[in-house]
Amino acid sequence: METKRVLSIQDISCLGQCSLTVALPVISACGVEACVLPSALLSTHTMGFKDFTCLDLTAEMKKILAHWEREGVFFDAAYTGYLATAEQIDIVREAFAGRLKGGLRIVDTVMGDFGKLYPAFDGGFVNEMRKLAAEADIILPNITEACYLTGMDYKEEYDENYIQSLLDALIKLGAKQVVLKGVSYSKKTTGVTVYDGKDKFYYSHTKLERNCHGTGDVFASAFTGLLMRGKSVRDAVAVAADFVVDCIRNTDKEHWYGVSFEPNLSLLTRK
Ligand code: PXL
Repeated sequence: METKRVLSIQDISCLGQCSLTVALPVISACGVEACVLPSALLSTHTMGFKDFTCLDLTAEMKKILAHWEREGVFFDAAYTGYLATAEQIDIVREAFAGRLKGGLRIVDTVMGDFGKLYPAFDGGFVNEMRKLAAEADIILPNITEACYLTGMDYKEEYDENYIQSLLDALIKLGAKQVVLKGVSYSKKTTGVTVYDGKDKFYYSHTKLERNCHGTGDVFASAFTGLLMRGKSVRDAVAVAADFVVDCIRNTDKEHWYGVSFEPNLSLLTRK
């Protein structure tokens, strides 16, 4: 079988175990070729460190895409993560309609968590992300991001009706399929809901006591890699979710800034 080629569009956080430093090894472990379009170069990710440096790579993104246009490059899928500015979202939307046309469009709507936006983002960014989400084949929001995208109130405790309203509102935006992360109906479990406007699937798994930064990126990368290796959306969700749980279990409490996914990569190679 021919190896699939995925383009991952997100930042390089030099230290922090997130975005491209996760996507490259995780997608590769799935047996899928991982190419990159870096959106920014940061000293660390933007959460929990005293500050961070950020080199915006918007101008370079345009040049790289223009070169690929001349080369006639094709990607089987484009997977977007942390984008640094609203303008970058526009560039990705243009690329979806141009050079990236024909490949699967997977958008991880990275904007925030726990009811709040990440420090670098504002309402203008959310408005652009809403447009990108509308054009995607699959979006991977957490509940915070789903609320910002749809304008619904963020809730820490909710029932299935609330989640259904969020899913309906997300599909109404235009995305073909929603993979909603962090959906928890009990203290000891959490999970992922998949919805395409008709069929719904909920994958539930153990909820661990602790939260680690970067789990969303590990999930999205594993999901994308497994999907491109030929798994169904549902199977890719289940295996990626189990992988994240194993990675969190594997992470020392003192290791506060990311997830120690590296010792578990062989789980993806085998599956
Ligand atoms: O994990 C998402 C992410 C990626 N990249 C950067 C971030 C974050 C979340 O905080 O700050 C730079």
